[in-house]
Amino acid sequence: MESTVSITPQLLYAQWGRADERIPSPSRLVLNYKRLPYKTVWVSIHEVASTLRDLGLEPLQGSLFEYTLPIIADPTPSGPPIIVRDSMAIAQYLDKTYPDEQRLAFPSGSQALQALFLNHISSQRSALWPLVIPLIPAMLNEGASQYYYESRGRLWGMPLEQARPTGEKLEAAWEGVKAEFDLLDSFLEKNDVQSGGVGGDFIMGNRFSFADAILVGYFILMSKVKSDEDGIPWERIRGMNNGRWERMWKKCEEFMEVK
Ligand SMILES: N[C@@H](CCC(=O)N[C@@H](CS)C(=O)NCC(=O)O)C(=O)O
Repeated sequence: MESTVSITPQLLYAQWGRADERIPSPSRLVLNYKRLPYKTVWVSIHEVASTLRDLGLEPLQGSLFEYTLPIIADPTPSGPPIIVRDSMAIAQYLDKTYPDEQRLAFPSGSQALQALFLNHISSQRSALWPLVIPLIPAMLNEGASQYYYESRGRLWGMPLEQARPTGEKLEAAWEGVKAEFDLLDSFLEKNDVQSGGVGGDFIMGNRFSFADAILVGYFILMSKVKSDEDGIPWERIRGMNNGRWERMWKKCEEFMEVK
């Protein structure tokens, strides 16, 4: 499908990791899946708010943070670019603007179910976050690391290192994570051919969708952090549920290219 605008859209992206590390996350997977050209502008996490304010953007209503990335700036033939904020809104915008039927992030009829899925897996209550978030400052550059440590510590009401369980509590937390993945796995088993499904390793079975981009985006993050006590979270998760999550990752690998 030809794009309707000829100038390359710009994706403003949070710079996770050290200066030389570019981490692919959901909007990028969607852009790559849709084979859309784009350029990335990397913004360090501690400069997100000031950058977006400088662009004249208003604070986001109803969001945990007033200014977040990614955003996309899609040039128009005349006039200012169209700015879309938030990963899901970006994916919806891209489907609407570049509607290649074979490459929709939201295949027909799946919008509400995918929104429900997103709501389910991004729940603040997940046992996973206390295991992952406190490890993030160590993967960031200095300014970003300090900002992340302080802002998330404020949010959680304690220094981040205290938010991560240790010893027996750590193992109990992993049991909780395992239970969450077991539940998700039990739903996804319904895609199996012997259960009357279409087969395949994606959330929608045999085709990629925004839901995969979100989940695999989390997996990528979990592969980048490391605890002295229990190692890299992704290393545990990839082996759960007969390797379902690793298969999903592999299926999405072709959309992870960082441009
Ligand atoms: N729901 C939003 C959340 C995005 C989000 O939390 N982005 C982080 C970086 S990956 C951010 O911009 N944080 C700003 C901050 O921590 O000040 C989305 O998916 O677009």
